[in-house]
Amino acid sequence: MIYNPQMECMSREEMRELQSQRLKDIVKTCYRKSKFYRRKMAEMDVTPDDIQSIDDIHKLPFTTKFDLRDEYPFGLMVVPPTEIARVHASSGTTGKPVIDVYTKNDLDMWSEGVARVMAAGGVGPGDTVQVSYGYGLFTGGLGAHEGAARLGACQLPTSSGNTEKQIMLMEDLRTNVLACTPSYAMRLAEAIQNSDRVSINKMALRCGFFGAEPWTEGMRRELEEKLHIKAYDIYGLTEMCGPGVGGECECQNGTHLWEDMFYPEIINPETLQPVAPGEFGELVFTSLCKEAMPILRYRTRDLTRLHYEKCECGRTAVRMDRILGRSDDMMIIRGVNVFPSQIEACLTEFPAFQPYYFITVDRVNNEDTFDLDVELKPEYFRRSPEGQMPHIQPLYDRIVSMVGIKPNIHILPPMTLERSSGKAKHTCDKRNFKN
Ligand code: DLL
Repeated sequence: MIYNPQMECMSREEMRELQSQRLKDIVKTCYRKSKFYRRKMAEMDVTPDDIQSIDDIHKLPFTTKFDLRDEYPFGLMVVPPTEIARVHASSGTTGKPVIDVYTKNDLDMWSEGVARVMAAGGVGPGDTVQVSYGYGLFTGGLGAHEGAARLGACQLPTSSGNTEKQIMLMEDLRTNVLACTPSYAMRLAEAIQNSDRVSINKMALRCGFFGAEPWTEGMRRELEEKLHIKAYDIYGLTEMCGPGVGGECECQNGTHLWEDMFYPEIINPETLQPVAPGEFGELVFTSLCKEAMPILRYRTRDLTRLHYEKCECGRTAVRMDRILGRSDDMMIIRGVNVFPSQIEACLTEFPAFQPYYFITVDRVNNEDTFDLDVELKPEYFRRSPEGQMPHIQPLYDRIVSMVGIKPNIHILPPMTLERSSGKAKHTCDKRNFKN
């Protein structure tokens, strides 16, 4: 179902008109009400009069995570405190978190973004949506919750963790829609598979909305097979509101971005210039409707590309490729750029391995080392009790051809690598701790 056909299926010309109008308004607000943006715009010698259409967006300054940290907590807020309805924060592990503040209208816009994604997967009254994203400052839990509520579905706010109980409730309450990180969905799938008590055949699951971390087509196949569902991507970031900046439709051929609310650009992260249409680069968003804390040209660090052709589902909203990774997750090993998601993509091509892995990079005798821990599926481990894969070579060759450097692969028995109930951690770069 298309939740808001007017916005999701608008002609490109009309969309540009709408974006131009909204950009002009938001730039005026930022200039008038935010010291930060007035200073940034002055540095670039630009005023609101220079912004006459969306094509002028490149004249505006970028905003980075460092800016948001410097302006913590309320430096970018442009409404009086009496209008603030909610505050969320990103899951930064060090220093001050990045926070986002919302007016009541911002919360409405946000829940509409999530509702559009879930409606595309057919969610509505009569469905039970188990929200296994973390509730709290993280936007995943409450974001998915409000989106499901807006569609009239029943919300089951289990939050993340406590896997046994999640599965019991999933079975007893006939959950048919699951919302969590793909790595936690995999953990739930594994626990169901290993259980003597429950069987996926007796459960009601129909679809899942997975996001908050990069995942691959291989992971989608595994989740769809193991959980008997259709697995949809949901994308978002705290700085733009949270989940629901975009999501997949039934065609599963890219993540539609709600560009009436968030204007996307792709730039070359080195030159900061726009890339040619269809090329990979860093995703940048300008919030076109946010009231409490509008953000101009936010550099997400997410690497992807955009497709503007109309989708078979009828939506015209631009489609984004799966996020390849974040530029700050990219590891440079022996001079070669390696993204963790490339390893996941290789692993899921081989039935013997779980899509779990851990990369450790170090420097020994002035040379980078690249160690990769992978885990066997139980059925393959049983065939080979000493835990050695008879044919490790194909995996090794695939990784060398995909990333261009040779890993030291360590095959581990089932259930050895740490499982995550939120965003999974896949890497440790020990070079960071050396001088
Ligand atoms: O992760 C919001 C969210 C919650 C999205 C639940 C989807 C579902 P942050 O914690 O601020 O917000 O992290 C945002 O997570 O810049 C991406 O790097 C990554 N990310 C989010 N969704 C996806 C996705 C939430 N579907 C950062 N695919 C973003 C790949 C994703 N990466």
